[in-house]
Amino acid sequence: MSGYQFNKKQFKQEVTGNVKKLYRRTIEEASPKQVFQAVAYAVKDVIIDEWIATHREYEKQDAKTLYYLSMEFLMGRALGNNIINIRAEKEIREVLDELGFDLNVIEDQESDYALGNGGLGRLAACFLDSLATMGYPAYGCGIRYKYGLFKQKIENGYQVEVPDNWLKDGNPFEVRREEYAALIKFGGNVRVECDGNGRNHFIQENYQSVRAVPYDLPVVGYGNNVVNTLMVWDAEPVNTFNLDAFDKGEYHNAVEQENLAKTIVEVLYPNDNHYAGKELRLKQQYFFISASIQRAVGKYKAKHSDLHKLPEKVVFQLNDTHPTVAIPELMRILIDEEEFSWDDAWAVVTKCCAYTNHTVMAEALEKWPIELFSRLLPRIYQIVEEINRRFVEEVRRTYPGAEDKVRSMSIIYDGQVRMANLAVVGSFSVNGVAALHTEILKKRVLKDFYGMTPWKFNNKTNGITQRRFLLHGNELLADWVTGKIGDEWITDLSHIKKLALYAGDEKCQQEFRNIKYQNKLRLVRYIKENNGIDVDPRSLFDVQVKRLHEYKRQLLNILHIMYLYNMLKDDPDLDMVPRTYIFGAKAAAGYRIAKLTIKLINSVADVINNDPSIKGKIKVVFIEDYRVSNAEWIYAAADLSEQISTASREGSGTSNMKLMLNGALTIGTMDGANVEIVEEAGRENAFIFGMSADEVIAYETNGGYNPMDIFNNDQDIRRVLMQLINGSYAPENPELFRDIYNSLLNTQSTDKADTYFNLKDFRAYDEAQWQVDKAYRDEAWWAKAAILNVANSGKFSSDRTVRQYIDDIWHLDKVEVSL
Ligand code: 26Q
Repeated sequence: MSGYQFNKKQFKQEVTGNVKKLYRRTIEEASPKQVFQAVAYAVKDVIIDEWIATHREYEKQDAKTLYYLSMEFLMGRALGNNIINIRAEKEIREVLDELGFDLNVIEDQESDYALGNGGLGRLAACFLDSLATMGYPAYGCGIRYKYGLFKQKIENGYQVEVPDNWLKDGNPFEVRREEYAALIKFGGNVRVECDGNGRNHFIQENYQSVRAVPYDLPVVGYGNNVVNTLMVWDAEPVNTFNLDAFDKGEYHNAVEQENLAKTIVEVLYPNDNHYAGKELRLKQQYFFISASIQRAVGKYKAKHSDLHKLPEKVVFQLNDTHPTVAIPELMRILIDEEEFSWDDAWAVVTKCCAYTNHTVMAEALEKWPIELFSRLLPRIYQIVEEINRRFVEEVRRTYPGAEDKVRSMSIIYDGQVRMANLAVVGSFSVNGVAALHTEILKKRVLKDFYGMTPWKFNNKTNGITQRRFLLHGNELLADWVTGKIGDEWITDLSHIKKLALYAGDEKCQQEFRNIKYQNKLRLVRYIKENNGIDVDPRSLFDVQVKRLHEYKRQLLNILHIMYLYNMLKDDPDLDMVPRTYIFGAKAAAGYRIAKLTIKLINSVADVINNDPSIKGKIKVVFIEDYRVSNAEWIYAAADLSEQISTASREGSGTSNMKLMLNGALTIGTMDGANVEIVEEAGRENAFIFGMSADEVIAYETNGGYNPMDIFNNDQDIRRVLMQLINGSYAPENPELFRDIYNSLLNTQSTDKADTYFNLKDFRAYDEAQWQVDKAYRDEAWWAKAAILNVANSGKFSSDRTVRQYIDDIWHLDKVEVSL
C-alpha cells in the first residue's frame, strides 16, 4: 500500500527537534499542547511530499478536477485522522510512549475545525476523505472563518455561546498560498460601453474590493500517497490604507474596505436549516465563490487555450444553494473577461455546474431581496435577470399559457431572487440526498422543474467515512471487525457484510457486548468529568445527537421521558430496563424554542437524576458542546439510535449511519435515509414507528390536525403537557416552558399547533420504546441485531456515495500516486 517506510527513529528526532525549534524547550519540559504542535509538524513533513507528488501527478495527467463548493467543511480534528490515513498509528503511538506521552492526550489538544454547522458540513468533509482515499482529483473550496461554530457551554441549564477561536495557537497543517490571491469586487455600479464592433462591455465602477488569499489544508487519502486539498479563503484589505486615499478624500472608503475585509470571514453563521437574509452572508457567499471560480478558471487557462472546453476538465458541485452565485459568476467571467457570447457561456456553465439539495423545508430556502442582491452584486444581478428572462421565455414556449408554471419556476419573483430555482436552471444535475427525499423533490418541491427537465434529477443517498467513524472513533470494534473478516472494509465497506456470519455466534456476541461495554466505560468517564453525573454502564444507552431543530423532535424524546418518569413515580417498581438518555445538540443562537428545549432537557435531567426514589432507572445526560471529536466517543458507546424526525422533513440524516456503523439499533420514523437503513438492516432489527411521509403531507394539505383532541382524550399526555406549565420542572418560574406548551397546543395565536406532529406520534413512539425495552432484555437477540446492523451498514459509506457522484455526475478519472 503505502509507498514509504515509516521511520520511527527519524520521526522521534523530528518531534524533539520541533519542540526545541518552536518552544526552546526539551521534550521533557514540553506541555501536551506543545507536543501536539511538534507532532503535527512532524506528520506534516510526511504528508508534504505526498502532497507535492499528488499535484504533480494531477498536472501530468491533466486530470479532470472536481471543485466541491461549500460554505461549510466540518472537518473535526486533523492529527488523529492524518496519522491513521498515513498508516502510522501504531508507530507514532509507540514513539510517543517512549517519549512519555499518550497519543490520545496529544490528539485531545487540537481544536476541532468547526467550519460547519452539522450534516451538510460534515458530509462535505466525508466526501473529501473518500475522494482522496479513492484517488480522485478534487478540491474543497470554502471559507477560512476566523471563528467556527460557537462552542456551547451549559450554564444553569441554558445554552451559552462562546466564540470558537480555533486558530489562536496557529494551525500546523495549513499552508498560505499568497501567490493565488484574487480580487473580489462588491457594490458600485455597472457602466456599459459599446465598442466599434457593436459589442457591449460591462464595467463595474465605484466598487469596494477585498483580497482573497487561499490557505491549503491537506486531505490525506488512506494509505495511497494521495493528498488532496481543502482550499479555504481568507480576506485581506486590498491596500492597507495609504496617504494616497487620504489625500484624495477617500479616507472613508479606505476604512470601509479595511472593515469589509475584517468582517467578511469573521464568523460562520450558526443557522442550520434556516435561512436568514443577512447581507454579510451574501457577501461571504460571493467572496469565496468568486475567488474559487477565478482560481479554477486560472488553473485551466494555464494549460489550455480554449475555455469552451472547460467542462472537459472542470466540474463544480454546489453544496446546497449557498454557492449558487457560482453560476452567474462563471457567466460573468466568460462574457465580460473572456468575450464569450451569451449562448457559448451558458453552454459551458450548464455543463460545469451540478446542484445538491439538502432540504425540503420552506424556511431553509434562500431567497434574497432584489434590492440587496442588486446593490451588493450589480453585475451578477444583471446576469441573473438575463438568465431569468431567457428561462421564462423557454417555459412559455414549452407550456403556452401556463402562467402557474412561470410563477413556480421563475428565478426572480415577488421581489426576490430564488436561489434554488437559479441552481436548478443553471445545473446539468440536481440531486437529493436520500431516495425518499429525492422523490419528494420530484413530486412536490421541484415538481415543475422535474416535469420540464426530468433528466437532470437523480438521487445520491448520503454516506459517511468509516475511517473516521469506525477506524478512528471506535478502535476496539475496528480491531474486532478486522480480526474476523480482514481489513478490506477500511477502503471498501461492502466487505463488512461478511460479519453477518458471526451475528448468531454466542462467543462473538459476547465479544461484541464486551467491546460495547468498554466503549460505554469510556463515555461514562467523559460524562463524569464533563457533567459530574454518575452513569451506569450496564444501562441501555439511548442516544439522540444532532442539531437541535423542531423537526428533529428532541421534544418528542424529552416529553416521553417525562411520561416515563411519571409512570415510575406512580409505580417505583415498574419493570423496565435501566436507561441512560443521552442528548447532544447545539441550537442556532437566535432559535428561541430550540434553546428553550435545551433548557427543558436539562431541567428534566436535574429532577430525574436527583430523585433517588426511581432507583436510578432513568438518567438523562445532556452532553455539552457536541462536536465531531466527542461524537466519535458517543457513537461508539450507543445502544439505541434516535432518528425520530417528522416523516418527510429530514433530507437524509447522517448520524443515523454513524450510529448504525457502531452497532446501535435504530428507533425511528420512515424518514430520510432511515428508510434505506431499515431496508439494509432488516425491519426486524430496527424499531420503526409513526406517521409516514405521505400521511404527514396529507395532513398538511388538509390544514393540519388538532392536537387538542389528543390533549383532551389522553390523560397521560395531558399530564405531561400540564407539567410544562405548572412548575414541575421550573418551580421558581412555572411559566418558563409556556412557549413549548403553546407550540404544541397553541391556545392563542393563529399559527397551526404542533406543526411537527409530536403528540400525534407520541403513542406510537411509546409503543416502539417498549419494544426496545423488551428486546434489550434478550441479550443474545440484541447482540445479534447489533452485529447485523454493523454488517449491513456497507451501503452507507461515503465511498459508495462518491463513487455514484463520479459515475453519474463528475466523470473523474482515478489517479495513482507513487513516491
Ligand atoms: C442558509 C442561509 C443563511 C444562513 C444559513 C443557511 C444554512 C446553513 C446551513 C442553511 C442550511 C444549513 C445546513 C443544512 C443541513 O445541514 N442540512 C442537512 O444536510 C445533511 C447532509 O445532506 C442531511 O443529512 C440532513 O438531512 C440535512 O438536514
